[in-house]
Amino acid sequence: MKDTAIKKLIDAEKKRQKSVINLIASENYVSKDVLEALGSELTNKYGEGYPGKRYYRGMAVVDQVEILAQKRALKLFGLDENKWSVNVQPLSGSPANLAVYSALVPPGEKIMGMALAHGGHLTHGQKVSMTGKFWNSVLYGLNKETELLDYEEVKKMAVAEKPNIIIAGFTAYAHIVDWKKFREIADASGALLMVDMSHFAGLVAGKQYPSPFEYADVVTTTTHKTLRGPRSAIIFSRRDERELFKKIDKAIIPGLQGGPHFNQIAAVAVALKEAATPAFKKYAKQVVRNAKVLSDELARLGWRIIEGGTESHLLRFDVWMNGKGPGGREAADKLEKEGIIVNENTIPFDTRPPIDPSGIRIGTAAETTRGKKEKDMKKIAERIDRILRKK
Ligand code: DSN
Repeated sequence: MKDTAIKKLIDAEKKRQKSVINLIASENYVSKDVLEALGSELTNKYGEGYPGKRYYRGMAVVDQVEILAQKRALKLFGLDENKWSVNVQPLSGSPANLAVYSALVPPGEKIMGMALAHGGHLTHGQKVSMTGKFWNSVLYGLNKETELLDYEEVKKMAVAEKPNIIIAGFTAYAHIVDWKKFREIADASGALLMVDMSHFAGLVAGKQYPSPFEYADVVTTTTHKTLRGPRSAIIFSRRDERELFKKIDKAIIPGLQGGPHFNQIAAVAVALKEAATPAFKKYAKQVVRNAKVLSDELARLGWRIIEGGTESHLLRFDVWMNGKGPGGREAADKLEKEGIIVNENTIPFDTRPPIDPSGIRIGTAAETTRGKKEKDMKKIAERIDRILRKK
């Protein structure tokens, strides 16, 4: 690379990534093949529209790239192309979710998602997000005692509020979600059911987390978390008489986006193929095992694990413990100084502000890619404990 300034920064970041223990629950390390597709000449091509229906010429090759990505996405999650449609053009998770609401919910009408502080996402209708400004959003939370989803409470809210769409799927909820119950809630309130499986898509692909496809109308996912692809997103929607997919395709282009990023779509296709292998299934299993060991060890060392444990790739724990420990920000700083990278995170019913909350969130997707196993998790938990208790 001739640009020495950027080259130096890329090398520095590469070195940083290699030298730390990365416990950011939403990050991962992609394969060389994914990087190669991302850095390819496909980035030079414009092509608004969809395969066979474009506004540009010279599309013969990139149309094949997009079709291959679509086919692999459907195959990975066991979907029949006559029953499900897929859009691989969203640039990332937030625009994907925005596209779904734009397509299916008239502005000013109601969406219902989980509060961010309890484990939801900005784009599930938080008031500071456009999704909470353009639409009238109502937010559900976790049960105060169990810190788990209380499906009866969610149902009561849905029936009273009658949202157009209910969003299930989270960024910090560690337990397995009962998709059937969410379907019942959506049916009882006359809402569409959207599942945002961004965090656990790789676990669904690797058969370590229940698939939401039997119950959802729409499923969105990013491709760069447990799925271990490039930064991008996919929207799946049911192909039936409601023709949701036609509205979603139109919301992406011409509604929200311009030309697809074909290099990114190719890299997604590569990752989807990788995720269909037996090795990936083994990986997904190890991710969940590692998270469980980390959670059990931290609990054994005296830390309060939110929700009482984990059934997925992530967990949150209370570092503040009513003033007995550091705040979330201080905890994350202390860990970073010693080479352990996490993010500070709110815990349900947090008494501290989001900028310096009571908890930290950790996940095992990235370190499992680097070959870490249960014995390594025990050591990591001990290191975390030692660092956080140091005055
Ligand atoms: N930033 C992602 C996460 O960390 O979960 C969600 O968008």
